[in-house]
Amino acid sequence: MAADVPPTLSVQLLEEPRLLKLKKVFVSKFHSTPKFYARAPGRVNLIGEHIDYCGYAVLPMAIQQDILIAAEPLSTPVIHLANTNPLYLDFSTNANNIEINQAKPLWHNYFLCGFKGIEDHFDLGSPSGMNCLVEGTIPASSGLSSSSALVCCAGLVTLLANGKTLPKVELAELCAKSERYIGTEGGGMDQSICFLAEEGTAKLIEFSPLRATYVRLPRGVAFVIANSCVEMNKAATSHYNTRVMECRLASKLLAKSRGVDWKATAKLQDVQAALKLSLEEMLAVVEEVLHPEPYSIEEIGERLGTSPRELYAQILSQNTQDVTIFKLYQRAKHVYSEAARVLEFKKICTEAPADAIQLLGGLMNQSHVSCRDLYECSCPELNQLADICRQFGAVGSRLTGAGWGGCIVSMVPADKLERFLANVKEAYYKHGDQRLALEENNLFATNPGGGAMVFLEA
Ligand code: ADP
Ligand code: NG1
Repeated sequence: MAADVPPTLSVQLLEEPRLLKLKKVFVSKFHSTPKFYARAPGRVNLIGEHIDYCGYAVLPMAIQQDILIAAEPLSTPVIHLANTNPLYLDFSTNANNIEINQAKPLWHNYFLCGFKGIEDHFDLGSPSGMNCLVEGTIPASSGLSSSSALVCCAGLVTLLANGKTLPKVELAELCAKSERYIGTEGGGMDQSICFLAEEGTAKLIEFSPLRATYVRLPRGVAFVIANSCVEMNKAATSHYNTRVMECRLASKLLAKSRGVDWKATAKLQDVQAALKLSLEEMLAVVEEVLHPEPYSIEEIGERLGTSPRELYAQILSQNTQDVTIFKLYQRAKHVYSEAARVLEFKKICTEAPADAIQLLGGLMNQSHVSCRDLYECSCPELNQLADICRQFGAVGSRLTGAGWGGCIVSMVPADKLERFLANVKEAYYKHGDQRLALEENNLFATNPGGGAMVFLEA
């Protein structure tokens, strides 16, 4: 697993029509030839939502949709970015002086996150300039990790353009850190599966230290992604970071109540590790210590023996400075129970009991309910779509990714797949105003795909 990146593919792969087409557009755009190409996949998370940034294991797999970049290093310190999608406008900047705009997170800022990650890691005094052409097939802002695929792909091309290599695990950690330059305080799930995915298998991703373990999914089922067609850009809203902050504050209150150093506690997993309790026992601690009524910042300050001003300055992110109400009990309950569901899901996959499919489906359904009711990261369209999927034969359906829009992932018995797709299409996509129905990429079955990759020019 510690293989160096990039694992290169043979140059014959350039015969692939998609790469050749990208090369053609590159040539007409930049009047020169790309020297290499990088590919980074999106992902679907099967279970374990909003717990990576709390330190807990998650269970995603890579999908076929990806970000592809054709690149050419330049001898001048300038970065020129173009995109095959005309919605994403051309952008140029001096490579020695990049600026990431959190207030207006246009697409090139995600590229620059990956660029800056490599620049900082290797302390590149004068990073190589580049011409880059980007093409993406992952629906954006839909919980399938298009932003991280772009960050990881940009990190890969920057690594190559500067003649460096890194083990995959380090690249994943570096890209997780660098995506935070956009302002969202994400965990490391997306960047980890992007680099550590292997074709044919989902992965249990664990953190600190980062590792990815093979998970054999049951035979006889298909995993189907259905897009609610509601978009939610994480960096442009404060929903996501508010949840990260609520978990952070909950961990501090739990730590303080049990005599653990709350200032050194940042994640809910830190409290569990300090108390040496099981996840079930942590749920009991939550019941005992936290109350279901929302907390004001004043109450949190009082409990911790600090001032609201200190909390805003030291603990809360820039885009959560206006938040005044925090639901600590509900968020902590979701996190500890979801973390237990992930371990149970993995155990069932490994032990493969006769009723494995029913058990796994049940866990996925419970996960959706917890995201909807305790974590409040669903939305009416996602709930409706999950219900429709279950109605037409899914054994389990749940929102995947950050939520507040985006996609549902369903586990569907293989022999029901065709009817399932037809019925869901009819029930969800043919009605509704902006559901650009029948578009193939709104509803599709997916198989575990491979991780990020580099293709060299001859
Ligand atoms: P996701 O859940 O897909 O990661 P985010 O809202 O976090 O969604 O990020 C989506 C952003 O990523 C888009 O607004 C855009 O800036 C960038 N992005 C996604 N796909 C592409 C693409 N093909 N080309 C350029 N930028 C892209
Ligand atoms: P998506 O849905 O791709 O934006 C986000 C986070 C993940 C994870 C999930 C929720 C980033 C880059 N990604 O994913 O780390 O927390 O939400 O489980 O912040």
